[in-house]
Amino acid sequence: MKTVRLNDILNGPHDVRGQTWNSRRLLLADDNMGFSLHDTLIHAGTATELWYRHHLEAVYCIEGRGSVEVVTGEVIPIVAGTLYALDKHDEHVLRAETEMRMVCVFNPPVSGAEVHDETGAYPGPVGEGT
Ligand code: 9YT
Repeated sequence: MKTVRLNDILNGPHDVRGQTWNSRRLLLADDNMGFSLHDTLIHAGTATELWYRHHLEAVYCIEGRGSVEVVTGEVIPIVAGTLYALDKHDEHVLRAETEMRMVCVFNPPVSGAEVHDETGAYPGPVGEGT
């Protein structure tokens, strides 16, 4: 069994910062679980365009409030206890009214160093097309 404590990974290589978020990656591809698991902070007052073409992602809000808008224009409010699952690789805009703390699960797992490209995606596994 493996144990990871958030405090032990803070400010290390698994503590990754984007412009609007800070992703603390507790489980990554190398852990061979078939998914990665992140404790992610989304900064207050931000809007982030995202489109994970190569990954499925489930996001469970445990603190804060905001919304997620999908390409159809539907806006889903987010409060603590809300989960959204991008089961169709949905293009979306994530807005944080207050800082939001999200538990994020990615399938396939991310390797740890990914940042979003200009389309809001993470790169796919090596050898995979778009
Ligand atoms: C919720 C979301 O997608 N935020 C962007 C960062 C990403 N979830 C990550 O790498 O944890």
